[in-house]
Amino acid sequence: MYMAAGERLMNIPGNDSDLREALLDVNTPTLLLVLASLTGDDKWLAPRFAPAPIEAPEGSLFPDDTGRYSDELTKEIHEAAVTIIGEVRDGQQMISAPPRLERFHRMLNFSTAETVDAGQVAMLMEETRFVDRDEQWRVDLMAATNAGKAQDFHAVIIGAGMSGLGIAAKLKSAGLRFTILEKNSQVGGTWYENRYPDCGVDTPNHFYSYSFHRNPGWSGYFSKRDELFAYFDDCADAFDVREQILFECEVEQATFDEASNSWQVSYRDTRGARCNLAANVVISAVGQLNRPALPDIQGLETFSGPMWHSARWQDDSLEGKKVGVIGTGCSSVQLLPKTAEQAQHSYVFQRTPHWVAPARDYYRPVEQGLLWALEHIPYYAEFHRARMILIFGDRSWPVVVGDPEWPDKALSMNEANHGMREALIGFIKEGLGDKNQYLEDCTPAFPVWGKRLIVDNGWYETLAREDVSLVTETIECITPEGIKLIDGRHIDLDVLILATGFQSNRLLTPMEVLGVEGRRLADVWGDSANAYKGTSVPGFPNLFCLYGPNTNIVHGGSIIYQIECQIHYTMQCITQMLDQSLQAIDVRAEINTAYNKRVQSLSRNLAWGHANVTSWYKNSAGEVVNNSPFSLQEFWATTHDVDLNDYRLLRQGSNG
Ligand code: N01
Repeated sequence: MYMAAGERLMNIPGNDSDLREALLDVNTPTLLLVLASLTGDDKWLAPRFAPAPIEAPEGSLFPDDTGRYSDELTKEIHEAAVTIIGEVRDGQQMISAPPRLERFHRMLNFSTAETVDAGQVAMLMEETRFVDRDEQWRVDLMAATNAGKAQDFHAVIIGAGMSGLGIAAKLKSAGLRFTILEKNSQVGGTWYENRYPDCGVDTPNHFYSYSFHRNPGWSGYFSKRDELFAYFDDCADAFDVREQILFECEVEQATFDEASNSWQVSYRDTRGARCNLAANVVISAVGQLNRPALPDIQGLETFSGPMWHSARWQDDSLEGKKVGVIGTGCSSVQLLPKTAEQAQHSYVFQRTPHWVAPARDYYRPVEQGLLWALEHIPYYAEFHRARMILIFGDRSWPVVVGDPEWPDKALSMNEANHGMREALIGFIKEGLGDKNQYLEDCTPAFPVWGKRLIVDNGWYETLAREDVSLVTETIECITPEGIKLIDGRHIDLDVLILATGFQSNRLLTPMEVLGVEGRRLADVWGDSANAYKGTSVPGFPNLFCLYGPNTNIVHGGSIIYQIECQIHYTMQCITQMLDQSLQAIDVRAEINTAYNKRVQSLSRNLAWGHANVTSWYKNSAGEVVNNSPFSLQEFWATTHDVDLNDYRLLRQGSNG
């Protein structure tokens, strides 16, 4: 069962011994915050309960954040917890109100043994739902709808993946009319489409889920595709938005009509008929990684065996086959070990190596006691989420920022980044074992975090298998029988898998989006997509792009977090438009230009902007167009408040 935040279950099942058993799997610093919150008593934050600092043991994705208490003190805390939570369970103790900002800050400082930035604490107040961020727009929106100002409002959302479902939840809760057009026959977007072996997430799930619809039941810390798809599928019902989705309807064109300051959206329906929908607001929720990129290699179409892209997986048996895999990005790393287990021989065609991080806990199931605590102990899920965000979010930000004094700029960003490079090279050596002839080929010539650090699932061990070959020679062409390399060698293949990524620089294509004066978005952007706060594009009024340009994250964290920031921004825009009876808002070109100048200037000094990095984040001019140049905290602050002075306000007959 998924739990909407704010609905803490007060029915704590079981008895003291169930509780005692569950506590064996919970994190003690988090438990102390629970006790302080349940009782309202700061004695649980006293120095004698202070945890040891968080430390990251080598090879573990999960830092040691246990607090390293003595057995005696742990027992004392657990017994106190059994008493306090037991009293709550038995109705003998009322639960205190959630902490306010100042106390929450003290709590987080205490439980991390660090000084947490004040801005992070404000952000975490919302992520935990101790503060309901929707309050910022809800009251005004209700007033506007009650005054009849939203009667003619209609939004079209393009896509029913995680962005589309997220904003639909908010529009629904506000009672606004909307339609979702989805090209697939199901919701879930990327988690519907990608089904390759071992496909899963590389962000801890307790953070990779909507803040307003947590799931205490994730079976693993990094769940696999089926469980993720099930979560998003459940969201469509839990948010009560399934009826608003038109499945198998692919948008072809969206045109802004200046006379009415509204949009006409054309799409093909399930029967292939062309249909139109009028909308005041168009919300693009199409994602950045939904159009597979086929490699531009001569002869690709001549290959005579089965061939497919990683995002269009086919379940053909690979047993006894010679299998080629082109690409060494996240998809390839995830799918290779299972592919190699089946194939007679696997050939991995690598153009550039990626950094791969050790992760002994990658397949770790969530412990039974923790599952119980997340579902039944009041406040536990909130503090758990906050700590996950602290631990897996901006902690790695300093490692990605260039230090102007750092001498070794060709390969690293700063001293910490260099240290990580050394550690990861050690990890490559360890993984390759006797196949150390691959070491040089497996070592990237760009800084760590230049591309998203791939969470390891046995990559180097798989490359080290006798029946796996890493091919680094450039591909000359593809033939009906396999792949020809420029050194003249020919590698015979039965099956070819293209793990070659997505068309990410042409955001929103192949849709044709026509704005003011009929300007085509594809022409305005080319491969340099840019938007104000990743969301609004000058000349395209009332178009809001979720997961738009420069919003992707590399250094850690969940894309759902970024999307929620943008949803919050968009809901404020809609609220202010309705409240002020504006037909449309159009971000001012000079505001957008200044914002994006800053985006580019910041990006150049970050690991993924480094000159040695070639990636899907960069356009043909070498500019970073996909990634956010901000830490998670900064992106939250950037998108937190709408200022309509940044926009031209469009009303019938008086635009400007
Ligand atoms: O795609 P990619 P992906 N000849 O673009 C190579 C997310 N994701 O599907 O590096 C030869 O990263 C290309 O080579 P190079 C995640 O955000 C997340 O793997 O350009 N090779 C590269 O090696 C990720 O970043 C998860 O030199 C060619 C590979 O193909 C994003 O999706 C899992 C080539 C493409 O790598 C995309 O990942 C999966 C050519 N002509 C995906 N063209 C998790 O959460 C391309 N390549 C775990």
